[in-house]
Amino acid sequence: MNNKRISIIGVPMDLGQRRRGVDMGPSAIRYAGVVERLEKIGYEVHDRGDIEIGRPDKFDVVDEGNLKDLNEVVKANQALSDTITKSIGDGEFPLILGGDHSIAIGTLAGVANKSDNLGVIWYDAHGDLNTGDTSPSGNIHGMPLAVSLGIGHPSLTEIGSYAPKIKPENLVLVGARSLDEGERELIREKGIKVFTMHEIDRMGMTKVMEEAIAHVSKNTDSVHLSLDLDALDPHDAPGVGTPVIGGTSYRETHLAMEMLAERNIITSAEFVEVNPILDDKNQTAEAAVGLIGSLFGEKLL
Ligand code: HAR
Ligand code: MN
Ligand code: MN
Ligand code: MN
Repeated sequence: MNNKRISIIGVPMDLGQRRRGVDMGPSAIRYAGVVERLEKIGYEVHDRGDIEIGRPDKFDVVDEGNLKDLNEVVKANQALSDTITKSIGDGEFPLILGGDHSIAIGTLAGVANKSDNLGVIWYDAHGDLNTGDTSPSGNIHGMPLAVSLGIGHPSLTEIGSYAPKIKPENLVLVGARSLDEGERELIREKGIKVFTMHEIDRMGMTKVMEEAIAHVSKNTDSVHLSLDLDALDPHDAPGVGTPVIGGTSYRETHLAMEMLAERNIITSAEFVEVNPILDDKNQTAEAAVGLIGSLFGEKLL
């Protein structure tokens, strides 16, 4: 990474889905030694602490349009977007620790604000391309990618006061294996590039990442990595709220991170959905820290 200054931003968000505990994700990742790991590789780390998340009087309130806890999700994402814009303005690489994946709405609002043409790698078991109309759950963590494409409730798409944040042709999904019908339709309609688990099995991770990197760096000036730990197989990352069997291994994901480090294309990143309550000995946070190490160029030898 050319930028030797990283700012860490924790987002203890759990309102984008129904299982409490993912709000402890940022603490679990810090506890697993993320700051020390990055400093050891030679980075200057500025931990900006955590974004404040409001506590609704009552959880799971369905606001207009099948969107659970909409107001608190909007407020936190606006604050996150502002913090990221500040961090990039200060010359830092923003590294965001979640929290559920609804925080990608604020991340992309802050990051795309500082880019003319942002590329995105969405490494996830899920598409996160739902809207209130297509979502089977009303959980906003299943919607951030649609929102960032400008599709969804205006209180979400207008975070940062502009929309859309990204263009469908600058986006690539890796690791998908659980897509709802509405998400499949959107993928077809927008021509979004997707490497499902099928392509990973057939082509191997090396070829998949070569093609994914070529795709997102074609017409872009910066590239964001959004890594949902549930992309990994539950065997390697048990501490996630919506596990799906048949995922990528820790080693494959590690290789993907090393390839991103070699190509030096990533300009911001987030690691989300770590839920230490569902975990075994903080395994998922430790996996996240290992992956972060590789992404930032840590070498075995
Ligand atoms: N697609 C389902 C929904 O919209 C499940 C989303 C799963 N959530 C995540 N995001 N962890 O990747 O409810
Ligand atoms: Mn996700
Ligand atoms: Mn922009
Ligand atoms: Mn997911």
